[in-house]
Amino acid sequence: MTVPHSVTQSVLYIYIYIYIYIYCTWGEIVTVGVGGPGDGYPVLGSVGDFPSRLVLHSFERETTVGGGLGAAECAKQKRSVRWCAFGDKKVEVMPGKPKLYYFDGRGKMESVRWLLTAAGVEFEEEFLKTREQYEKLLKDGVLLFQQVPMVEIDGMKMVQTRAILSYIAAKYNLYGKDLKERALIDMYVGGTDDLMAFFMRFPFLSAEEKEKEHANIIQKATSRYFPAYEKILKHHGQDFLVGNRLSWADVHLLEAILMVEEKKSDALSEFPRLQAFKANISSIPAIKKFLEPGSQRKPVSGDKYVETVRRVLRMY
Ligand SMILES: N[C@@H](CCC(=O)N[C@@H](CS)C(=O)NCC(=O)O)C(=O)O
Repeated sequence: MTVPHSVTQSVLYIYIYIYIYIYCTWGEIVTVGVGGPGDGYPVLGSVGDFPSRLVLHSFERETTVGGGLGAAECAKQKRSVRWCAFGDKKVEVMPGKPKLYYFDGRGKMESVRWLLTAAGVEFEEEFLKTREQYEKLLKDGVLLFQQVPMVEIDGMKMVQTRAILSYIAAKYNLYGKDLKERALIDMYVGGTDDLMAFFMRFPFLSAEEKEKEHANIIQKATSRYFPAYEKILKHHGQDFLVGNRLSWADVHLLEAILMVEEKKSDALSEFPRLQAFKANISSIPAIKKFLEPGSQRKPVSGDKYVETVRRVLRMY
């Protein structure tokens, strides 16, 4: 616990105090950790009890902090609360889970489900089933470009799949250790995205178009994309695509490999390093669990998914 000893120190603390008060009033912060242990401690406690270092540190990184309350009370608030300050101790509390707004199917949200899972983050979902649900989101002004996916995370309502994924990757340390690693991850994710784009369109094609596209997907996967990733893995001889540790690029590639295998089960037969890669990434506990039945992973999109998307988005 920090106690001011001099007039200068007291003035400094009062200044910080006023700053926080203004910040709380204007910003998103609703509660600031200032007190000692126990529920019912004043939200803005006495200056002498104020763990300024901790609070100021958090200001640089968080929009909402909890404190001045017991841990149980903080947890009850569930408002993007990251930690509570008790004297000079910082207690982590459960942050609100990200909430995903999309259809009950893969589409553009599936990669977000994969990445959150790989990061070990639990999430909630609201599935759009009716036009009214979608119109409510539009009316509430939460879909910046009138499109889903939308993800509520850390007090933001994020749209644009790529931005959502980059944020999660950066936040959970799945985005490389420096700019060069990040550039590689972006490149590899970009390639995988191009391959996945074929799968996004696929459910919406006619039976005749599907037949042609099926052959095209296998051809593109096995003659353009898989050889590229096989080469990368062979070149550095490591288990992961970038930096010898798990990144967004690995998670994304595994998702794509499994999609291709759903169309052609022996699609990896010519790619020994990708086979080992698949086994390795699939055995990461969180991912292994995600691949088991009953997880939040979505099945191959069928007619029901297509019909819902068309109805909700009025795609006729
Ligand atoms: N660039 C956006 C595209 C999102 C998008 O096309 N979403 C579709 C559903 S998968 C949508 O909401 N369409 C409604 C519309 O464009 O009016 C992203 O990647 O998130």
